[in-house]
Amino acid sequence: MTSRVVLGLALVFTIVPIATAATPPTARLQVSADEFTLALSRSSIRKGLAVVELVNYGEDDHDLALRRVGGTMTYRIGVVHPGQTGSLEARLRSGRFALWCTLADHRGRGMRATLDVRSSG
Ligand SMILES: [Cu+2]
Repeated sequence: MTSRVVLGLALVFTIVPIATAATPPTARLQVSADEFTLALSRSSIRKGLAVVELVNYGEDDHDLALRRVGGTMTYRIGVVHPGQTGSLEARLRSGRFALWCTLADHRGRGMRATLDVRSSG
């Protein structure tokens, strides 16, 4: 009787971590835009499915482009008006990504950032 309960508990504690590891959560990143900065909510995320959100705290329109260094695919969030939010969902490979605003000369004025996408952890 007692050994059956102990065995049951052992199974529960063994199965839960495996199930969690099999379905990694979607990575989330928030990018705050202002004149003329891009601030990331975190400097790195895990590879795989990611939701990137652009929040425009400024007084001008802004957008966001995201490209893996050495890559050719550019992910984009279109123009976001002041006080508004835009987002994109993408499956990201590991590596370093460049983020920037493509409008006018915003990139050169400081609206750029880098994000590390990790292969694990
Ligand atoms: Cu901009």
